[in-house]
Amino acid sequence: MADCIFCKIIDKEIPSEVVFEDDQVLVIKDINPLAPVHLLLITKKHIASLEEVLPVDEGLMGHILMLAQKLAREFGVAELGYRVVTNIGEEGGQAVQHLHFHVLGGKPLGVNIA
Ligand code: DGP
Repeated sequence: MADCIFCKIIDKEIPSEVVFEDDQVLVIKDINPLAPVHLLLITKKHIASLEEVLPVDEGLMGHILMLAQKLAREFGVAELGYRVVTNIGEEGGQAVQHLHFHVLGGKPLGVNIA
């Protein structure tokens, strides 16, 4: 999508720190990390948010969550715990309108979600 920053990152028009890539997902380090480990798992398919996910995307959603688990283990945060988050829409705090999942860990994250 023309004006989407994450599409530009996927197309390598904007540089980023890539930690994993396959045909469905690009994983980068967040530019403003909120925890020692803060990864963004971005679908290569432009989907605006979880609200726009369709039944045809079911396999992709499973793939991305299994990848979150794998990367949390590889980045050493699985044992003590971590968080997987996707923000949806204005009140959900979504800044970039391209589906992505945050993987956060490496410090106590607290219990407040709002
Ligand atoms: P949100 O849409 O609120 O779930 O969060 C978007 C996240 O994307 C935010 O944590 C900052 C990150 N971000 C925004 N622009 C860039 C960028 O150009 N590069 C990287 N690595 N991260 C970005």
